[in-house]
Amino acid sequence: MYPQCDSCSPPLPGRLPRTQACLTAVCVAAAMLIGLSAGAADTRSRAAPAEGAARSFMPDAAASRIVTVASDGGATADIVILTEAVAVKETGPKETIGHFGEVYAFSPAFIAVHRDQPTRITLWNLQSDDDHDFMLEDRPGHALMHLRLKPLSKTSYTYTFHREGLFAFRCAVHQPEMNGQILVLPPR
Ligand SMILES: [Cu+2]
Repeated sequence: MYPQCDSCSPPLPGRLPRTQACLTAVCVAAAMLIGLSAGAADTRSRAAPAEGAARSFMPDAAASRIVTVASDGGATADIVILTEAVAVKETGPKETIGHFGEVYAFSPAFIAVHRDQPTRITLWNLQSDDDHDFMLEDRPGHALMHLRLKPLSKTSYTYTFHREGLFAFRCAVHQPEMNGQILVLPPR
Protein backbone atom coordinates (compact mmCIF):
# COMPACT_ATOMS: atom_id res chain seq x y z
CA MET A 1 0.00 0.00 0.00
CA TYR A 2 2.74 2.45 0.92
CA PRO A 3 6.03 3.02 -0.87
CA GLN A 4 8.66 0.98 0.86
CA CYS A 5 12.21 1.94 1.68
CA ASP A 6 15.31 -0.20 1.80
CA SER A 7 15.03 -0.58 5.56
CA CYS A 8 11.65 -2.32 5.21
CA SER A 9 12.62 -5.06 2.77
CA PRO A 10 15.41 -5.98 0.34
CA PRO A 11 16.05 -3.48 -2.51
CA LEU A 12 13.96 -3.90 -5.65
CA PRO A 13 14.21 -2.16 -9.01
CA GLY A 14 12.16 1.02 -9.11
CA ARG A 15 12.03 1.40 -5.34
CA LEU A 16 11.84 4.96 -4.08
CA PRO A 17 14.94 6.40 -2.45
CA ARG A 18 14.89 5.54 1.24
CA THR A 19 14.32 9.05 2.64
CA GLN A 20 11.58 9.95 0.18
CA ALA A 21 9.76 6.66 0.74
CA CYS A 22 9.88 7.02 4.52
CA LEU A 23 8.64 10.62 4.40
CA THR A 24 5.79 9.59 2.10
CA ALA A 25 4.75 6.81 4.45
CA VAL A 26 4.90 9.17 7.44
CA CYS A 27 2.76 11.77 5.65
CA VAL A 28 0.17 9.18 4.67
CA ALA A 29 0.04 7.86 8.22
CA ALA A 30 -0.28 11.40 9.64
CA ALA A 31 -3.09 12.21 7.21
CA MET A 32 -4.90 9.04 8.25
CA LEU A 33 -4.55 9.92 11.92
CA ILE A 34 -5.88 13.45 11.34
CA GLY A 35 -8.78 12.00 9.37
CA LEU A 36 -9.55 9.53 12.13
CA SER A 37 -9.48 12.29 14.75
CA ALA A 38 -11.87 14.47 12.75
CA GLY A 39 -14.22 11.54 12.28
CA ALA A 40 -14.09 10.67 15.97
CA ALA A 41 -15.22 14.16 16.93
CA ASP A 42 -18.38 13.64 14.93
CA THR A 43 -19.08 10.16 16.24
CA ARG A 44 -19.21 10.54 19.96
CA SER A 45 -20.74 7.21 20.84
CA ARG A 46 -18.29 4.59 19.76
CA ALA A 47 -16.13 1.69 20.72
CA ALA A 48 -14.01 2.09 23.80
CA PRO A 49 -10.69 3.80 23.16
CA ALA A 50 -7.39 2.10 23.75
CA GLU A 51 -6.04 1.84 27.24
CA GLY A 52 -4.77 5.17 28.52
CA ALA A 53 -6.55 7.25 25.92
CA ALA A 54 -7.43 10.76 27.06
CA ARG A 55 -10.40 11.51 24.81
CA SER A 56 -13.45 12.98 26.47
CA PHE A 57 -16.99 13.11 25.17
CA MET A 58 -20.52 13.34 26.47
CA PRO A 59 -23.46 11.20 25.31
CA ASP A 60 -24.54 11.94 21.76
CA ALA A 61 -28.19 11.90 20.63
CA ALA A 62 -28.39 8.10 20.48
CA ALA A 63 -26.65 7.62 23.85
CA SER A 64 -28.88 10.28 25.42
CA ARG A 65 -31.84 8.00 24.86
CA ILE A 66 -30.14 5.69 27.37
CA VAL A 67 -28.71 8.26 29.78
CA THR A 68 -29.02 12.02 29.94
CA VAL A 69 -26.08 13.86 31.47
CA ALA A 70 -26.43 17.46 32.61
CA SER A 71 -23.98 19.76 34.31
CA ASP A 72 -26.55 21.17 36.69
CA GLY A 73 -29.86 20.91 38.27
CA GLY A 74 -32.64 18.81 39.56
CA ALA A 75 -30.79 15.95 41.22
CA THR A 76 -32.78 14.15 43.91
CA ALA A 77 -30.05 11.65 44.76
CA ASP A 78 -26.38 12.18 45.38
CA ILE A 79 -23.48 9.74 45.09
CA VAL A 80 -19.74 10.28 45.53
CA ILE A 81 -17.26 7.87 43.94
CA LEU A 82 -13.61 8.01 44.99
CA THR A 83 -10.46 6.89 43.21
CA GLU A 84 -8.87 4.69 45.83
CA ALA A 85 -5.15 3.92 45.80
CA VAL A 86 -4.88 0.22 46.57
CA ALA A 87 -1.13 -0.19 46.02
CA VAL A 88 0.92 2.79 44.82
CA LYS A 89 4.56 3.71 44.58
CA GLU A 90 4.36 6.26 47.39
CA THR A 91 3.18 3.82 50.04
CA GLY A 92 3.80 0.35 48.62
CA PRO A 93 3.99 -2.53 49.25
CA LYS A 94 6.91 -2.64 46.83
CA GLU A 95 6.53 -6.36 46.14
CA THR A 96 2.90 -5.86 45.12
CA ILE A 97 3.71 -2.95 42.82
CA GLY A 98 6.60 -4.90 41.35
CA HIS A 99 4.21 -7.68 40.49
CA PHE A 100 1.04 -5.79 39.50
CA GLY A 101 2.12 -2.20 38.88
CA GLU A 102 0.22 0.58 40.67
CA VAL A 103 -3.31 -0.57 41.48
CA TYR A 104 -6.36 1.67 41.83
CA ALA A 105 -10.05 1.06 42.41
CA PHE A 106 -13.27 3.03 42.32
CA SER A 107 -14.89 3.21 45.74
CA PRO A 108 -17.71 2.32 45.82
CA ALA A 109 -17.45 0.18 42.73
CA PHE A 110 -21.13 -0.71 42.69
CA ILE A 111 -23.96 1.79 42.93
CA ALA A 112 -27.68 1.62 42.32
CA VAL A 113 -29.86 4.37 40.89
CA HIS A 114 -33.47 4.55 39.80
CA ARG A 115 -34.60 4.99 36.24
CA ASP A 116 -35.81 8.53 35.50
CA GLN A 117 -34.44 9.87 38.79
CA PRO A 118 -31.83 12.60 38.24
CA THR A 119 -28.84 11.47 40.27
CA ARG A 120 -25.77 13.54 40.84
CA ILE A 121 -22.60 11.48 40.67
CA THR A 122 -19.41 13.22 41.74
CA LEU A 123 -16.08 11.57 41.00
CA TRP A 124 -13.19 12.56 43.24
CA ASN A 125 -9.70 11.99 41.91
CA LEU A 126 -7.82 11.76 45.20
CA GLN A 127 -4.40 11.39 43.59
CA SER A 128 -2.14 14.39 43.09
CA ASP A 129 -0.08 12.88 40.30
CA ASP A 130 -2.34 10.39 38.55
CA ASP A 131 -4.94 10.85 35.86
CA HIS A 132 -8.06 8.77 35.94
CA ASP A 133 -11.09 8.78 33.73
CA PHE A 134 -14.69 7.63 33.74
CA MET A 135 -15.96 5.71 30.78
CA LEU A 136 -19.60 4.61 30.98
CA GLU A 137 -20.62 1.67 28.81
CA ASP A 138 -24.00 0.26 27.83
CA ARG A 139 -22.33 -2.92 26.55
CA PRO A 140 -18.78 -4.24 26.53
CA GLY A 141 -16.50 -2.03 24.47
CA HIS A 142 -19.15 0.60 23.70
CA ALA A 143 -18.77 3.86 25.58
CA LEU A 144 -21.72 6.21 26.06
CA MET A 145 -19.45 8.91 27.45
CA HIS A 146 -15.90 9.42 28.62
CA LEU A 147 -14.76 11.97 31.19
CA ARG A 148 -11.23 12.86 32.16
CA LEU A 149 -10.69 13.12 35.92
CA LYS A 150 -7.80 15.46 36.56
CA PRO A 151 -5.56 15.01 39.61
CA LEU A 152 -7.10 16.38 42.82
CA SER A 153 -10.41 17.25 41.21
CA LYS A 154 -14.13 16.69 41.69
CA THR A 155 -16.12 16.03 38.51
CA SER A 156 -19.85 16.31 38.99
CA TYR A 157 -22.75 15.68 36.62
CA THR A 158 -26.41 14.78 36.98
CA TYR A 159 -27.24 11.48 35.32
CA THR A 160 -30.75 10.39 34.42
CA PHE A 161 -30.93 6.82 33.15
CA HIS A 162 -33.84 6.03 30.86
CA ARG A 163 -33.16 2.31 30.66
CA GLU A 164 -33.04 -0.23 33.47
CA GLY A 165 -30.22 -2.71 33.74
CA LEU A 166 -26.57 -3.01 34.52
CA PHE A 167 -24.02 -0.54 33.18
CA ALA A 168 -20.25 -0.82 33.50
CA PHE A 169 -17.92 2.05 34.15
CA ARG A 170 -14.17 1.98 33.82
CA CYS A 171 -11.02 3.99 34.15
CA ALA A 172 -9.35 3.42 30.79
CA VAL A 173 -5.99 4.44 32.23
CA HIS A 174 -5.99 1.63 34.79
CA GLN A 175 -7.18 -1.51 33.15
CA PRO A 176 -8.02 -4.24 33.83
CA GLU A 177 -8.63 -3.50 37.50
CA MET A 178 -10.31 -0.10 37.86
CA ASN A 179 -13.97 -0.81 37.10
CA GLY A 180 -17.43 -0.46 38.53
CA GLN A 181 -21.09 -1.10 37.83
CA ILE A 182 -24.27 0.96 37.99
CA LEU A 183 -27.51 -0.94 38.47
CA VAL A 184 -30.50 1.02 37.21
CA LEU A 185 -33.61 -0.05 39.11
CA PRO A 186 -37.27 0.62 38.25
CA PRO A 187 -38.57 4.09 39.08
CA ARG A 188 -39.35 4.81 42.72
CU1 LIG B 1 -7.50 5.23 36.91
